[in-house]
Amino acid sequence: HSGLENIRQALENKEFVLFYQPKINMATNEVVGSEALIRWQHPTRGLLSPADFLPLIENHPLSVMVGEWVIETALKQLSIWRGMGLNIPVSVNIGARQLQEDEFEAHLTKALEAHRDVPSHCLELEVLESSALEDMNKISRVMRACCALGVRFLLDDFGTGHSSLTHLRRLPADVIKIDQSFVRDMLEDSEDLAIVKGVIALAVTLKLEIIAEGVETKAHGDMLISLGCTLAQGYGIARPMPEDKLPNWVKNWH
Ligand code: G
Ligand code: G
Ligand code: MN
Ligand code: NA
Repeated sequence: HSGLENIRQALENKEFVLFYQPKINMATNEVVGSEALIRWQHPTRGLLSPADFLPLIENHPLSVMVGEWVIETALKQLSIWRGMGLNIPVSVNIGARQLQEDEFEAHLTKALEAHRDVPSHCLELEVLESSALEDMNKISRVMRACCALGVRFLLDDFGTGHSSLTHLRRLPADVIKIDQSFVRDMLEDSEDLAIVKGVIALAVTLKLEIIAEGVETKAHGDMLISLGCTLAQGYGIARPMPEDKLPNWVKNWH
């Protein structure tokens, strides 16, 4: 069996799962959302992380199928949580290739229609800023069409790509996500701190929301608050968790 065949089988056997990592507002302590992160519950190898299997299907039609599964599963979960009175948005990660697929918009429309109880602004798409956003015209067009459906866009890993400012100007993003590599080292590295400050200033100027990822300690959180970035995600708040753990986590978070 090739790796590809194994992944096809895994989809069929429902071995993929989404974990959810909370996002909070550090100023108000509200839970403002969660990021869906794919895992493979492998029958013999245990829980595999995306780095173990997503590279195998990069640029293969299977990556589109996995991407569609992620969106459908996140919407299903949003619907279930809504039924429980838990109304927080979920973001999913979208590769550049998936976004450029001809069927992307049609699939998203269909998936949203299958979950009319879920307001479309509760689904957020994290586009990897560092990935090859090669056909900017096409990507910008698809993003605008998806925005018209009501979904929101985050530029993920912001600062790690080579044309961040071009992307910001041309793409209809609602939120910038500061990459964890800058956040992690900002307390020791004055250059990383300068980058974090710069990205926050950019977001303020352009009236975009800003969220920091990789917030591992209280010191990181305090620094971000003092710089004007109050939305955060990271191991210091919570690790990604299975969907059945999230409602209790939210209830116990204060
Ligand atoms: O959760 P973890 O730290 O293992 O994720 C590693 C990387 O995998 C992150 O960069 C994340 O964006 C990516 N990733 C996680 N889930 C998905 C997914 O559903 N689709 C895509 N394309 N990337 C994902
Ligand atoms: O590229 P993306 O932003 O989608 O990556 C998210 C990844 O970062 C997930 O795999 C998640 O597990 C990981 N992650 C989330 N919070 C932290 C953190 O505080 N520290 C580290 N090292 N990784 C984190
Ligand atoms: Mn992400
Ligand atoms: Na990131």
